[in-house]
Amino acid sequence: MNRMIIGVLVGAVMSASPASAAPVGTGPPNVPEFKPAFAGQTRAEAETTRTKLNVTEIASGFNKPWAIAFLPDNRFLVTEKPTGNLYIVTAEGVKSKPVAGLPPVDGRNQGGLLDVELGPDFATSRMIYWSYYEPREGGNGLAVARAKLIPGPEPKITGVQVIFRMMPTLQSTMHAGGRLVFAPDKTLFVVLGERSVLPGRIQAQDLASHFGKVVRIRPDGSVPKDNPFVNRAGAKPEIWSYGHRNILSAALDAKNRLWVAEMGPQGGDELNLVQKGKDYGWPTIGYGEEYSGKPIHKSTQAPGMEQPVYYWDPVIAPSGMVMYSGSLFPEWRGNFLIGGLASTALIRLEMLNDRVVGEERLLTDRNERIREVVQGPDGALYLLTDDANGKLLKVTPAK
Ligand SMILES: [Ca+2]
Repeated sequence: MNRMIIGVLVGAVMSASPASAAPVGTGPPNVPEFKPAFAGQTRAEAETTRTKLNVTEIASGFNKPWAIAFLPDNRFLVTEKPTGNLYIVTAEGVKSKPVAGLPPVDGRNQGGLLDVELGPDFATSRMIYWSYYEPREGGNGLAVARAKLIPGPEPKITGVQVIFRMMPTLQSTMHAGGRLVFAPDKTLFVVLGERSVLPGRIQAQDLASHFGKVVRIRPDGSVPKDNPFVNRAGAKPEIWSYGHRNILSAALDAKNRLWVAEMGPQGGDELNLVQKGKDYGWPTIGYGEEYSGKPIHKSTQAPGMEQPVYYWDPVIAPSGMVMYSGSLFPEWRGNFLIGGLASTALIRLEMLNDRVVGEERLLTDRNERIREVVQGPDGALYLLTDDANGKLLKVTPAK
C-alpha cells in the first residue's frame, strides 16, 4: 500500500477523532536525514477550521499582483509586480488608472514593485511607502521609497524620496525580500533576501552587506540609535537580524513582535521569531538542500544560531502573512495565516507559547498561488493570487 493511500485511510479514521495526531498530508520530506531540534518543529498536527469559508472575487486582471494596503475610505492600494503599477481599487472592485509618479522598476523574474504600506501618520501626511527592485548601474537592488498620495480621477504621488537602498548592487533578478512592516513605535522593518546567486548567499552572514537581513529604519530612512550593530565597525547600522535566505512574509504578533516566514531551499522553509541582533543561520545551518539534491548544510544546528520555530519539508513557498486578530473568525485568533505559492494554499498555523501546535491547508480546491494575505479592518481576510490574471479575493464566513 503506498504512502498516499495510507494517508487517506489515516485521515478518514482520524477525522472521526478530534485527538488526531497526524500532520498535514504533504508527502515525504526531501531531506529525511535532518531531524527536528525539538518536538513540534515540523509536521504539526493537522487541524480543521469549523467555520465554512466564503470566497468572493472583488477584482481580477492584475498582472502578478504583490501587495494590498487599506486606505481609510475602504479602498485598497494594490501593487502589480512586473509592470510597477500601483492601483487604487474600490470595495466594489473598480480599478483606478495606474497611480502616476512612481519610479521605474526592474520587473524581471521576482523583481518589480512589491509591498506598499500607509505611513504611520497617513491621516495627516498622506504618505505611502513601497518597496521595489531598483534598476541601477551594474545590476539592481531593493529600494524603499515614500511619497504623498494624491487620489482622484488621475491619481498620482508627489515628492518621492528613496529612504533605503539595499547594498551592494548586484546582477540578480531574485531573492531581494521586500515586505515592509511598521511597528507601533513607527520604526519600519524591511525584510531582505540574499539574491540567490552564490556571491550573495555568503553575504547573509556578513554584517557589511544588507543581503539576508532584516533591517530597521525610521520613516525618513535614518537609523534608530537602539539598533544592535550601530556601534560595530564595518557593520551596516540598519541591520536588526541576519542569516536569512529570502523573506516574503512578515507580520507582527499580538505583542508586536516581528515574525517572518522564509523561503528556504528545497525542503527548508522556516517560521522565525525575529529578535534584535540574532543570527538565523543561513547558509550555515538549515533543514533543506540545493534544488539539485546536493547538501548545503553540514548540520541543522550551530552555537550562536537561532533555530526556526517551525520548518516545512516539503516547502510551502510562503508569501504574505498575518496573525489573525479579527472578530469574523474567532477560532483563528492568534493564528498565523500564510500565503502559499508552490503549495497553492492558505496555510494556517495554530500557535501556543511561541510554538506551532497545529497546521491546516485552506482553499486547496482553488489551486491558486497565494501571494498576499492581509486582514481587513472588517476582520475579513483579503488575498492576492499570483497569476498573470491575478485576483483580489475576500474571505468571510459563509452565511
Ligand atoms: Ca534559519
